[in-house]
Amino acid sequence: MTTPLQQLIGGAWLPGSGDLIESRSPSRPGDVVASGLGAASVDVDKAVSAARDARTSWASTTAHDRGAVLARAAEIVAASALEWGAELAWEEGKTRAEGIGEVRRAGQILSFFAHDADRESGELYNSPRNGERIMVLRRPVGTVAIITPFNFPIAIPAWKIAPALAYGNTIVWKPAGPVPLLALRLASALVDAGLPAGVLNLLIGDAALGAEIAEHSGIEAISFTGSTVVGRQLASRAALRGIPVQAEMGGKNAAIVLEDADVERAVNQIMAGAFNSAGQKCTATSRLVVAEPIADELIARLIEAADQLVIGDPLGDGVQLGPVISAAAESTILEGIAEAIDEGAVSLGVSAFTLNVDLREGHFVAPAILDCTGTQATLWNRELFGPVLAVKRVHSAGEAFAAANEGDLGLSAAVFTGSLSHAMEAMDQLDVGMLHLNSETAGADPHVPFGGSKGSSLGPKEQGRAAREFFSNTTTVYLRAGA
Ligand code: UN1
Repeated sequence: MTTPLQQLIGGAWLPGSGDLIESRSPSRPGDVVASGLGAASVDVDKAVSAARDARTSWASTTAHDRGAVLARAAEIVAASALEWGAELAWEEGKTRAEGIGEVRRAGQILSFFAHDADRESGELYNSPRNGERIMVLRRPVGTVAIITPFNFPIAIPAWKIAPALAYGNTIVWKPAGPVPLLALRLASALVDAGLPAGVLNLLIGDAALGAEIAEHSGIEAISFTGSTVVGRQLASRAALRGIPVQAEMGGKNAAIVLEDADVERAVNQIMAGAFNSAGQKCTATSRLVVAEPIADELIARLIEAADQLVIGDPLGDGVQLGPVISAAAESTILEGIAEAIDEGAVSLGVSAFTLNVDLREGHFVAPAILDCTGTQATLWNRELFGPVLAVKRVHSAGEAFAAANEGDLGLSAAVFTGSLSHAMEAMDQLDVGMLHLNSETAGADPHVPFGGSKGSSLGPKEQGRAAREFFSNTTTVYLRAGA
C-alpha cells in the first residue's frame, strides 16, 4: 500500500508545491512505497520562517521539558519497531532484521538525548580574581538544516535531530529522496510526542532542495551526512556565509587481520562489516588487509561464506543480502568492479545467484571480493558503497597499518589480533575516527563520539558529548556579585 507523502511546515502537514515524488522499493521497483508532491522554494521559505519563529519559545522551554518530548518520541519509535522496521526494509532494501534493529536504535538515541538534561550542562572554573567565578554556559545555535542520507533512514536522522532538539534548536530537515517514508514516521513520532509547531519542519525532495535549504539565509548551522564531494560543497558555501557545518562523509574502512588473529572471529566480523546492508554504510568494511601467512586460509573462508549468503527479498525469512538502493547505484558498483579488474585486480569468486522471478527488476548485486595486491586499482581508495571487498596481502603489522592509511578517507578501521602490542601500535598509527579491536568496522553507540579523520568528516563529531559541541554555542561568564 502506497503511503501519501506530505511536508511538515509550522506544525501542519501539507502537500508540497513541487513535483511528484515517488519512493520505490529497490527489490521490486514496480512497488511505489510512498508518493506525494515534493517541496519547492516557496516551501523552503515557509519552513525556515516557521523554524525561526519557533526559536525563542523552544530555547526557553526547560531542558527537562524538551527532553520529555524526546522520551515520549523514543517510546513511540520503540513500540513501532516491528512495523517501521519492515517498512524500512521495503523502502531502503536492508533486511527486515536490520530494519527493525535500526528503528530500535533510533529509539535508543532519542532516549539518550532525552536524558541529557540530567547530565552536567557546562563548566565552572576558578578565577584569578578574588570574589569571582568563571562559568561556561551553553546556548542553542538557532535554526539548523539537517540533511540525511538514504542508508540509515531513521537512525542518522535521530542522531542529528535528537541532540539538535535537546539543546534547544529548531530544525528544517531534508531526508534523502529515496527514503521519505521513515522520515515521515520519525517526524510523526515527534509531533505525537508533543513537539510544538515549527520546531521541526520536514521537507521532502532531491539533493538540489537540500542545497537550497542549506544555503537559505535563515539557516544558522548545517548538519550533513552524505558524500565527501557534496559535504565539501555545502561546507565551502557555508564558510562564505560564516555558518558552522558538521559533515559526515565517505569511508574506505579496512579490516586488518594480523597473523596472530582469531581467524574464525575475523571471518564473521568481516562478513558482517562488508555485506550487511549490502555494504551501504559509510562504516562498512570495504578493504581487507591480511597478513600473508594466514591470507590463503582467511580468503578461502570468506569466499565460502560469501557464496552461502542468502540473497533476495529483504523482507524474506533468512535473507542476508538485499538490493542496493537504485539502478544508478547498481551500475556504479558493477562499473567499479569491472574497472578494478581492468586495472589488474583479481576477482576471487563472485558468487552466482538466482532470484525469484518477482525480484528480477530489483537492484541486486552479488557480493564481490577482489585481490588488489600489487596493483594501483582505483578501487583501493574509492568508496563504491556496495557489497565489494578489496583485498591487499602484507608482510608485517607496519605494512598493514600503512596500507589501511592509504587514501583520503579515515572513518573507521578494525584490527584483528591477539597481541596487545599490535593493538597499541594500531591505536597510535591508524588515522581513523573509530577503531575496532576484534570487531567489525561498522556500528556506533549513542553515548560516544562518531566521525572520522581526513576527508571523512568536517567539523565537530556526532553523538555523545560531541553532539553538544556542534548544536550549542558557549558563553563564558565572569561572575561577581554586584555589591
Ligand atoms: C553504523 O555503522 O552503524 O552513513 C552507522 C553511514 C554512517 C552511519 C554508520 N554515518 O553509514
